[in-house]
Amino acid sequence: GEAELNTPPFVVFVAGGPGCGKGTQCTKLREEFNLIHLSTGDLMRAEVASGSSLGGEIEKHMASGSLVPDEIVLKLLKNAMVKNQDTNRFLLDGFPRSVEQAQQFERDIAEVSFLLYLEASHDTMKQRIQGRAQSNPGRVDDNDETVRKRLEVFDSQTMPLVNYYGPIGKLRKANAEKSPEVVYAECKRFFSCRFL
Ligand code: B4P
Repeated sequence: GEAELNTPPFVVFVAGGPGCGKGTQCTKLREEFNLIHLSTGDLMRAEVASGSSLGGEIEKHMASGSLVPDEIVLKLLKNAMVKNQDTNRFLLDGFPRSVEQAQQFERDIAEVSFLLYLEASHDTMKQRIQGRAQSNPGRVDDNDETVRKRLEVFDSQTMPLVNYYGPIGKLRKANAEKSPEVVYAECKRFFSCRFL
């Protein structure tokens, strides 16, 4: 059968709109706190790059700015977690994208410790993505039209996570408008006492 996690892992979800800087913050957190950083966007780009038929299906969703279907995301994510179970402490970057994804994950894979939400305005996110598109072209989803769609999907599908985790005490918010270093100072407070 399918491989499973043998021990309950430590899991933090990192959510925020497109281009808010999730990847940037997770890279810093993983180094300081010895966490396995899994970006669902990166997992899917790797599947696309492999040239598999599943990758072909994933690319259609990414290029349009819509969410990749839950069963695909959950399967790739679980595989990656099982491969890293010797460490078993995870920062999930860009996951979940909806309350449904969160519920499925917590039901089928593991309980989450908290959701780290990086808050930034649409203008800030658009500017950052435009900056990335210039310095680093080649992402199928960094053009203006797809970015508009990704922002819409974020507002309608991902934002409800804040009201889902807030009332049960599992929401941690950071203001993502500032420089990467200033944003990081806010983020790391939520981890600091945990593994010392
Ligand atoms: P992602 O790969 O998650 O793309 P993102 O939201 O643009 O990334 P991020 O917020 O990490 O931005 P970054 O740090 O790079 O998703 C892409 C697509 O994959 C989705 O649209 C969807 O189709 C699919 N997908 C992913 N996860 C899914 C899921 N769970 N379910 C279904 N579908 C899913 O920062 C962006 C830029 O800003 C960089 O150039 C960076 O240098 C700059 N920057 C970062 N922080 C800054 C700061 N503080 N100040 C100034 N610039 C900053």
